[in-house]
Amino acid sequence: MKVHDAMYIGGEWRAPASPETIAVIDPSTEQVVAHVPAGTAEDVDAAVRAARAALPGWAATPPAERAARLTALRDALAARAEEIAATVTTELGAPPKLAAGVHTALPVTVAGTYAALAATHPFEEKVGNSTVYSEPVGVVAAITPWNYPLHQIVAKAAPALAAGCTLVLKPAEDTPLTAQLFAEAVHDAGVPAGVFNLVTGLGPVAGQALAEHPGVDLVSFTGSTAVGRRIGALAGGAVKRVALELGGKSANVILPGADLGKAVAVGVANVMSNSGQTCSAWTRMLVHTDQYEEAVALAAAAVATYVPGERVGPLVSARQRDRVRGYIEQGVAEGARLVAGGPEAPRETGYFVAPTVFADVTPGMTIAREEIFGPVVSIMRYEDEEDALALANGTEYGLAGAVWGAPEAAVAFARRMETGQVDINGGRFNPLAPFGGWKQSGVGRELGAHGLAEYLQTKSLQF
Ligand code: TXE
Repeated sequence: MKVHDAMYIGGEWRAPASPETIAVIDPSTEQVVAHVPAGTAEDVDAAVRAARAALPGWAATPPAERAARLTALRDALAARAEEIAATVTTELGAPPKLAAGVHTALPVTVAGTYAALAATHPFEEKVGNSTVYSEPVGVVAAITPWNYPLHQIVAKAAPALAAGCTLVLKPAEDTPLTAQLFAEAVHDAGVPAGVFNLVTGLGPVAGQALAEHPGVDLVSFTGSTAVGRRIGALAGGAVKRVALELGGKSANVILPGADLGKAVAVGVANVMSNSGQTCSAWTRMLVHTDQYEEAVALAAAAVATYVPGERVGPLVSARQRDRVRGYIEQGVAEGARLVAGGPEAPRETGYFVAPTVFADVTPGMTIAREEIFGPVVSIMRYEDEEDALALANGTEYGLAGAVWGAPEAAVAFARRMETGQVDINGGRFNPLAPFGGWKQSGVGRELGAHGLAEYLQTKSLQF
């Protein structure tokens, strides 16, 4: 595994301003596997200057040429697929199959969708007697989390590049090695120097300096609601554009007409995937009172097939493991019925948490309200459809969700949910569908044409 002891700025790997480093830990073994530079405000400033200097040239590059660079970027990522998957397994702990799929193949696909969008997007349109131009917002600060190390980067960098923006990426401190591989791919793709820059470092230091930098025009952040609020306030104060992709507490609504076995099995799988470290995970399973005990038994049986260290990886860090265990303890203390798992460590080594199912979860409980970000399913009971809707919408979040039932009833229910995305009867993931939150889950959208729009601003000329 190649590790850079440098930042990628202005098209080259440059020595950092400070000798401080951050240790990268393999969460399966608890061993330190690498060190990367801990960026400072000085590194951030150099990166923003490089991005500013590259902006006029990249903004003026014809969309077809930007599309060609994105195609080359997709190919450069695909050429590194094995290395990327192995790196995600090392720094996040994702089991190999998951690392190769959602963590590697998906972002390669997303890069390809933006190559296509850059080539076909109407950057210039006639509206009556006006010509409306879609122009890049400018220099983008991309601040990403660790849960999908490459996808979170590509979901920001690809549309930014397609739009003609330049950017500075500050990836999560837990997973900086995947970000270094992404920078290598950008370099190999022939993206001009300064268009993409990488500064590794701590959130409150490098992240904060980047979000506050006056040379940044748009801050695109994915992470916790607490930090998102702070970044939103900073951006608002500076009248900067901002996109926030925050937490979730999504409902998996199983209507009486559903295929119960499938709805429960897919629902459990959805929460177990990536060890529950997914902002759109369907963490609250809502079941009609007549089918409730059957669903609880099915969920307990399903979760037993998720063996830690085989199908489910560890959590990313000791901090996240402790946080999730704390939530499980709180669930028990507040009176939820533990039907599988629990707070005890399922393995001696590694930051593993036992796949856990709680039944008899009521809306006031902490585990029904807060994002746990671990392999924990909370099963709630409803009496009728209005009750189910009140439960589904009774959260400050609104990121995703699922509805199972007769197709018409399921769609009618989904249309009343206060959330950005709903899967009907296990609908397939669509990399072109807008992804983003209502309410406290965020501002703005990622993926597809809606994701591209975040990085564009309009100018109209009247004739
Ligand atoms: O997130 P942070 P953490 C949720 C999830 C999880 C919790 C905590 O519930 O349990 O957040 O995770 C950078 N200025 N999500 O603590 O701190 C940080 O360096 C600028 C949901 O890891 O928000 C990293 O790059 N940047 C989620 C990024 O913000 C700052 C994914 C996210 O880290 C900063 C991850 C600051 N002051 C966690 N402080 C999702 N929506 O998918 C930190 N950062």
